Amino acid sequence: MPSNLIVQAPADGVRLITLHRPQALNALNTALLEELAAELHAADQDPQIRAVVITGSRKAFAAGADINEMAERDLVGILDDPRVAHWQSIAGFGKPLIAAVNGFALGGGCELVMCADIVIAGSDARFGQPEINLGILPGAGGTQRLLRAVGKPLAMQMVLGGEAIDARHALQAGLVSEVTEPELTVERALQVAVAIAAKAPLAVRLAKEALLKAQDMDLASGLRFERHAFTLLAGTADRNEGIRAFQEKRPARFQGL
Ligand code: DAK
Repeated sequence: MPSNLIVQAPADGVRLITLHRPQALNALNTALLEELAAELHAADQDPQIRAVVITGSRKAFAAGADINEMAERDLVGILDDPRVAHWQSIAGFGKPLIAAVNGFALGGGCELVMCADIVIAGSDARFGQPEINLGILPGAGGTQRLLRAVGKPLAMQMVLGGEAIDARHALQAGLVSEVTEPELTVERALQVAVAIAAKAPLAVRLAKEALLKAQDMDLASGLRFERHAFTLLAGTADRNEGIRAFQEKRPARFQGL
């Protein structure tokens, strides 16, 4: 049983994971990261789960890595630090991951947001990479994913200056997909998850993979990947079901086959 997470099944095919270390604004210590990585791994293996929503509290999605734990660790050992593997595992989650963000998403918290595929932010959300104030730099993908998300000047301002941005700015910059009233953030994220959970699972998985390739690959390689994925889906039962359902004017019933 995870002790730093609350895991719920609010709708068919959907898991809701709530970060729960209220005493430390959901600071991401090793135990929490390990639990999160394990929970996402289990969700990836479970064919009944089609989408995951991750959230925190109203005050904080997550205020970064646990600074007290960092004080006890020797960062020189980053290569064999267990948190590196947990972060890689979280970032490698293959199903849709939707972040519902209220309050502070700082440091590792902002990096966790950037591991998500879709980000719904409450209007009170604040995003930042304040590691520079501790004499370090982002260590869980922040320099790479933030620049790809918001572009060079703003990424530099946030990472070098430690400046946080609010939800509206994050929306304008492309860090989040939608801004809601804070009390509606989770509800809206769940709506998005429920809609995705009703789609053809193989198509969803491959579409996510193809979109992520766009960040890493040159255009020709990305287009080749898309063509291969398209060809693969052409042989699936769900593709036939989708087309038949359209012709018969009824909702499709996808099986993941
Ligand atoms: N770690 C530990 N405790 C934290 C914390 C954190 N990051 N953030 C907040 N807390 C604790 C506070 O110490 C306080 O505890 P008590 O004093 O009550 O015991 C409690 O949460 C409430 O916080 P505040 O009293 O400070 O609340 P305020 O509203 O006044 O301020 C704040 C909220 C978010 C502005 C402030 O708490 C703050 O500045 N927090 C630190 C934010 C920060 O610097 N985050 C970046 C951390 S560095 C790695 C991968 C990634 C990373 C590291 C390694 N590897 C792969 C190895 C990532 C590094 C980071 O994220």
